Amino acid sequence: FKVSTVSTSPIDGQKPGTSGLRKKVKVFKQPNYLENFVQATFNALTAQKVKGATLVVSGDGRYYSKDAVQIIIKMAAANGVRSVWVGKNTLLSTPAVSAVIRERSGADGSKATGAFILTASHNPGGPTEDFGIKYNMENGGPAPESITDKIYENTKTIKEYPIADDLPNVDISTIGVTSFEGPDGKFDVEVFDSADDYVKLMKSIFDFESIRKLLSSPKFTFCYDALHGVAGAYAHRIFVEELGAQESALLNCTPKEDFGGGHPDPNLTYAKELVARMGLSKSDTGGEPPEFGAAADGDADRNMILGKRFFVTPSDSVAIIAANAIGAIPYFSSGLKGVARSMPTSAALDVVAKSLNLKFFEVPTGWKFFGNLMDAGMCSVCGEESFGTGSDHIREKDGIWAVLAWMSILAHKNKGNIDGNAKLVSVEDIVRQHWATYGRHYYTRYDYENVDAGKAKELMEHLVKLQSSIPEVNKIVKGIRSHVANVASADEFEYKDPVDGSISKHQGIRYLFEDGSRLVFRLSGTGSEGATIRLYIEQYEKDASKTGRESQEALSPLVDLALKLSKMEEFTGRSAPTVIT
Ligand code: VG1
Ligand code: CO
Repeated sequence: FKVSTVSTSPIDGQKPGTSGLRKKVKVFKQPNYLENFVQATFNALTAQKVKGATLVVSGDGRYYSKDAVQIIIKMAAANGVRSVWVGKNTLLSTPAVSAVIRERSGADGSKATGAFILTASHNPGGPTEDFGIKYNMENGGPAPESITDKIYENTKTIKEYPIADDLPNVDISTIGVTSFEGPDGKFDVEVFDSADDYVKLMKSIFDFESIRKLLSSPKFTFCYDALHGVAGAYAHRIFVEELGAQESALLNCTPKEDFGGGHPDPNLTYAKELVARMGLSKSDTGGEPPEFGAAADGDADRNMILGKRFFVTPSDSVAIIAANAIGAIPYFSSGLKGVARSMPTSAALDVVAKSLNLKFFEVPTGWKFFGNLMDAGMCSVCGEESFGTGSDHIREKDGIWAVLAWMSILAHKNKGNIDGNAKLVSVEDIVRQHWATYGRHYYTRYDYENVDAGKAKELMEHLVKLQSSIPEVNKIVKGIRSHVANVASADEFEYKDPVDGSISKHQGIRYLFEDGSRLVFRLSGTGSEGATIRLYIEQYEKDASKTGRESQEALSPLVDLALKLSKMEEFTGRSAPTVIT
């Protein structure tokens, strides 16, 4: 192939957000839009990460992925990349990409040093919906801010990019290596099975035999909803083929370009079918719900965990996994190096860390902040309130891993109950037992999606201004709800990375109350239109006799306070959030 140089000019708005660049497909389809971003990324990397390197390119298979993959292959070839690895049909979950970078060896024994992940995660897909792209590094984790800042700077000055435009499109539906000859020598495209490397890694972490025993017991019933995302490609292999679940346990497990027209976000609002099956909705599907249910987002890095008629808050889920990991999961048998959560995630994990005497870290929202801690051997298990849970087996959150972690805990607790007539310890039993031991963090998140960006900014500025006088804040608080505790402090969260000393500012506005309650306000960094305001509300209850309340009811005074303090309706014109989790 030949390399030609295309002249281009900068395009506005290519700043990577919390997790890469996410825009409407029609934005990505503009001339040079994808190309500029890809070249800006190549130019942000050191030469040896490009010339002669091996890169992974794949994603959740959403609409436009098949075109994007061919463009990136041609640009990689022109930039002197030696090999591009593509999961069959462009499918690789985000955690599988991370695993492939860390674990896989190519046909020629090479290792990958990075990846372009093609996903907009939980955002809808299709011609009128979202596409996305992000770059991951050789540790398998998202590029740190130092790199994403450089990428953004490059997008503002880009003048040209090289492309091998005479390279034929590669058949990405067939496993195998296609070789080309270019000015720098050989260039290979290797198409491989999307699940093999990931399945192998999961088998090295969990005791599949004990999970299989649980899943094949007639007493244990299970349901998994991939929401038409890429998780389906792994669910068949792992839950059905490896662990013996029934085929009928899988819902929406054939990956689709448009996620069946749905919103591939595993929460009580969007995972409707699963929620109904688990006996958690008004339109109950009838019949006895399964013992255990779970869902994933489009790129399978998120998870929702459900018991029979029971919802597990993600903040509780990571705390429960941390509290039970050592006995239940072979990977952790020699202990946990430490645990970490994102700032808005509830303090349930803090209580476990304290009681088990574990190192603990609080980082800004977004998985990239956990990577440094893990690389430095300081953290084993981490999680976010946004349905993200994971460990240092890779450098992304991992939806299927979280389900296997829960299955392991269930299998461990039920070792003596699987055979015979004994009743199984349920998901709900495990959570209630956890609350009785550690106390409960009542928790909810209100999302106001697609609000006017200017108004959202004004609301945030209003909240920052309020913070300058705590006595003033408390006067307002008492005026709204006299029984709520006093605000002890308020700030904008700032993080200093303990490994490399880098500082991240403006990571969310916090109001911290004397009784441990918290209100947190943030603007989303993953949306593609307007602004999304996230309001996180948390209250700690230590008294075991008071941990069984309905969450929305327990939190209603704090919710009321948060809405009035922030003047939510006044700024946004919204009397209710779009989504409550
Ligand atoms: C959201 C979540 C954050 C998560 C991020 C990426 O970001 O809040 O916790 O890490 O999505 O997840 P934001 O900036 O919109 O609040 V995913 O599954 O979209 O890669
Ligand atoms: Co995701």
